[in-house]
Amino acid sequence: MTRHFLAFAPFLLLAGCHSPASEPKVREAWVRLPAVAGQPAAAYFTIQGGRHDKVLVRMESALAAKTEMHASMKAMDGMATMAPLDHVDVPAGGTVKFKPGADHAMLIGLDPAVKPGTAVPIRFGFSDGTTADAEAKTVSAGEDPPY
Ligand SMILES: [Cu+2]
Repeated sequence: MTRHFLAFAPFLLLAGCHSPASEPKVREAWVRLPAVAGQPAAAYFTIQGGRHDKVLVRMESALAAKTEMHASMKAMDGMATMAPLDHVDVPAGGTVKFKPGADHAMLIGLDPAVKPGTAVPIRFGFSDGTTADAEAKTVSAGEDPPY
């Protein structure tokens, strides 16, 4: 039984290496600067799920004091409001989109040196301790979304 397992182990390792999407990947990340300097910036992105279900539980950027995940919703009076998200499911093989008017991240205490065109590094942390990194493209408050 032991010999049988050892014979197959190298094959399993190889299969792991050749799977391109074993871990979630973040793409099309972008940051919209606030119209008024000092206000939070908004971040949007797409997460491509990996081989296993994951749960996104935190985001952080070296260029922001704090990064929060929020859901946008319409209140009963029709006004848009938002509520913090403490986790977001990233299903295996699925796609999760954070986009304007829906789920988004807010970068609070953004480094004032960040200007349109600055690449903002963002780290995404999952409940199993793994992380994914992305570089967001920064646009000004009035610019069209880059993606
Ligand atoms: Cu928000």
